[in-house]
Amino acid sequence: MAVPENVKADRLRPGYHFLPPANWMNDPNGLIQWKGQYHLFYQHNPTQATWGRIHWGHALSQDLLHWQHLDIAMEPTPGGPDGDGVWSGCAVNAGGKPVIFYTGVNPEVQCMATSSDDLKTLEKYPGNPVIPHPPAEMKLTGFRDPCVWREGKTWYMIIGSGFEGQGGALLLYSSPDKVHWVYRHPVLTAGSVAAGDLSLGNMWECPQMFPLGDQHLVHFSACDQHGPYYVVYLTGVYRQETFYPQRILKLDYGDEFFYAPQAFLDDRGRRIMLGWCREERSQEAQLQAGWAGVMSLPRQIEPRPDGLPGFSPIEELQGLREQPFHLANERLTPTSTNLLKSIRSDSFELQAVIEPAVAEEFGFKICASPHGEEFTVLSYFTASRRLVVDTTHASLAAQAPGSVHEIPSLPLDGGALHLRLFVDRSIVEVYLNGWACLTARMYPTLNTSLGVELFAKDGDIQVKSLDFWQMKPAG
Ligand code: DQQ
Repeated sequence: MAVPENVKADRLRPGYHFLPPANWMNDPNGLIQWKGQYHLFYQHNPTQATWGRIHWGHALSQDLLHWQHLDIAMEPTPGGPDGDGVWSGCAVNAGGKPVIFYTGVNPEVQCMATSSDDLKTLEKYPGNPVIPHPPAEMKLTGFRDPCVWREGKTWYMIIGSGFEGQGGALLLYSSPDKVHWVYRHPVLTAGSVAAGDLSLGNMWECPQMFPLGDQHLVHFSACDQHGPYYVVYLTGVYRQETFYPQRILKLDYGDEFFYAPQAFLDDRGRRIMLGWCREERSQEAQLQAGWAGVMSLPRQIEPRPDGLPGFSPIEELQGLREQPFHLANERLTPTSTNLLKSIRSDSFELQAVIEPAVAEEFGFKICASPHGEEFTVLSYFTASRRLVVDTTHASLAAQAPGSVHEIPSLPLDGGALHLRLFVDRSIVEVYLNGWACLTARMYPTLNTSLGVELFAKDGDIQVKSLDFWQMKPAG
């Protein structure tokens, strides 16, 4: 499937992130490495760049970066249990056979699909739905996005949900054969989470639970009837079919711009996550561009000594680097000339270790035009330990007003900020100190908005090291 010329011509379309050839994409689905190849299914409207009548798109890769677009894997069956949409779900390896679980609408029910040709094509189970309704007598805010795994001879499924008037919930089912499912109980409810300053809405979408070191990690995408909030993760203990949460944090501080993620275990034992990064320009602009939605870079999740998950971009990304630029042990004052003035790019990776020394604020301007009309700022505030990404000046277009995102508490690590920044035209992903991530969107209009600047305010900074690479397209 080729990318249409008008879509290809959009200079804001990312070059090394995954997107479908055209039109709408949201959640990643059914992530699995099968016979060595990575399969990415995704929520897709193949007819236009808006959400609606959702299908499962499908792509194949050897390295999670270069993708081959395949035929649509599943479309709604008129009059069937997924007649109004083939919504999100997962893939499992059931004794050497791939099996897919997903939500069919309307109403929301759980369905199954299999494949007899190593996932080239999917066949919906003729007895669908395998779970035809929610547990009796429950007033739920939703019933969707199955996550399935096996323990011994038992299959388990958690379904994203919420109790009306009470908050989100994850419902646990079990099955001896993947076809007959019995409701057990909620594995987690809003009442058992000490959420602090976080708002968890009344519906928890796209949940997952998996082991992380000697603990478990649960994540879900919190929302309410008005829309998405953000993804949170909880570390804790899973015992006797119940999850006992300990810590809760945002999974990405870009909030709704990294949503409905899914992780899978690859053949090398890596836990890798992709998330859907929605657009932040008007619907009119999206329709005009002919595409909407981009997948995040694949993130590896590993347990850290402090019990929190660590996030890092997969190492395969290093293969896209070219034209390196390096500097080390440079002192930068508020009046120094820009150390990065020779760089012009909207497709790059930047890695830096910076000590604030005495600066009260320091950071980067990216996608900056020479005369200051357009720029995105990433700032670290030393006293308050806040990291702020501001895209409100990223674009002169009224259709892309931008927003401000913040990591409220980001202590330095060994006295320094360790930062990895990936810019790919209209998306920026930042990894900080190995555990905090922030994803944002930006839509510069000027083809001169390619500058990168390192700045310090109210004092000097010490740049321990800084590496920059142009990134080759992949996608
Ligand atoms: N997207 C899907 C749902 C899921 C939501 C529908 C999250 O299954 O809850 O496209 O973005």
